[in-house]
Amino acid sequence: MTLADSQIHDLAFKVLDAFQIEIPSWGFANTGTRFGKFVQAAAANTLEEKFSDAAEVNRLTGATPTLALHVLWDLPGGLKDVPEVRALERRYGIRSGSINPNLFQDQEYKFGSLCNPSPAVREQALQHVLDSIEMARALGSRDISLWLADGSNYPGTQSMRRRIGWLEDALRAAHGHLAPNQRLLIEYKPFEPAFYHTDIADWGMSSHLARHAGPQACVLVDTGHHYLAQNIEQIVAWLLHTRLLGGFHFNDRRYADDDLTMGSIDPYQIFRIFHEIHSAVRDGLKLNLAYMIDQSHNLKGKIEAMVQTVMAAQELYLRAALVDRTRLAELQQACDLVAAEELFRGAFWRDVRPVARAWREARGLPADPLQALRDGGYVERIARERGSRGQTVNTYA
Ligand code: AFD
Ligand code: MN
Ligand code: MN
Repeated sequence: MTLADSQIHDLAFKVLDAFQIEIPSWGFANTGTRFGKFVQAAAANTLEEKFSDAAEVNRLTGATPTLALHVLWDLPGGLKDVPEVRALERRYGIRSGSINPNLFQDQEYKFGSLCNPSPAVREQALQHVLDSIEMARALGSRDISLWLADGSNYPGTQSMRRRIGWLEDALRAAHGHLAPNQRLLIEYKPFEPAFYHTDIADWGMSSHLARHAGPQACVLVDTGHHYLAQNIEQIVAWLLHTRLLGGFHFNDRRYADDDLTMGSIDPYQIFRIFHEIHSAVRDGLKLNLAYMIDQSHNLKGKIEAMVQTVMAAQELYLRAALVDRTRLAELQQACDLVAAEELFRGAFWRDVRPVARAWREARGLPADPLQALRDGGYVERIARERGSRGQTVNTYA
């Protein structure tokens, strides 16, 4: 049985009205790989330009009201920068989102930050996390989103087990500084920049660290941070069941690297991940998930890639919402395999672009945000203005 068109319309509007996606400040700045950085004339060089670009994405999509900030790149002055950020929020109608400490760039972090064998470096790294928590509090940001590049490149050069203890102590200390409404999102990544071991390499490590840190810590799933064969939707199901899922960084990978456009490689996997979310909501789980994009494209136009990812996320999230889970549960119970699979993947194959277009028009948004971006001339204008002022590049990746 499939949902009637009127049911699809009403459900689609309800789902898209509620689906907000946070966009990353670093996604608008020049970046690259360790083999080269291709600067873009339209790339953002200042925090104001990042807010301006975020406002353009939100104008076109209506789904991206918050901007994730990277402490070192966006708030180099720490708390002193808060008034300027507040002014930018008011000017561009975009709120500060998650606060991202930077524990991977300073020279002191060469052998690790919170996992460094030097107590002084560990203390420096922890202080940076505590400062980031203070900045989040000053900006009214709920989430501190922590990613550690910590690890080692050669067997035998570090004690992986001792580093676990240091990490447990640091995250528990950080957790103790959270305001009642704040959360510590602990992200995992199997490798890169460390190539022998990464201290927080998978969801099991993040889960343990979150439990050990305290009740306001949770796991952040970056969809680009998994080995090829990993069943990400099963990881999400476990994190939902254990109430440890804090949110997502939308991303994709072909060969276990990251920063490709989410859904560009395997959209069906993203659909299956979103099905787990919708299924949990239907079963009454109270979720408070942060949906965030974490992509900084080296080749695609920064703003075009951001709009494209928002549209892809909306459409896959909507397709997954349209699975008839009542009927699916019956078929699963009966082990009617082909019927269950046909119902499930039938929802994946449904073209939701017409109803997404109708939603956009009903909300006063461009029916085709990508085309509206091209027609609007924003990218050409900022390329002229910014190109003449010289480019900075995030010394990241
Ligand atoms: C890099 C890391 C990780 C982190 C992001 C922002 O791999 O995904 O969340 O930078 O700091 O992509
Ligand atoms: Mn990430
Ligand atoms: Mn990443």
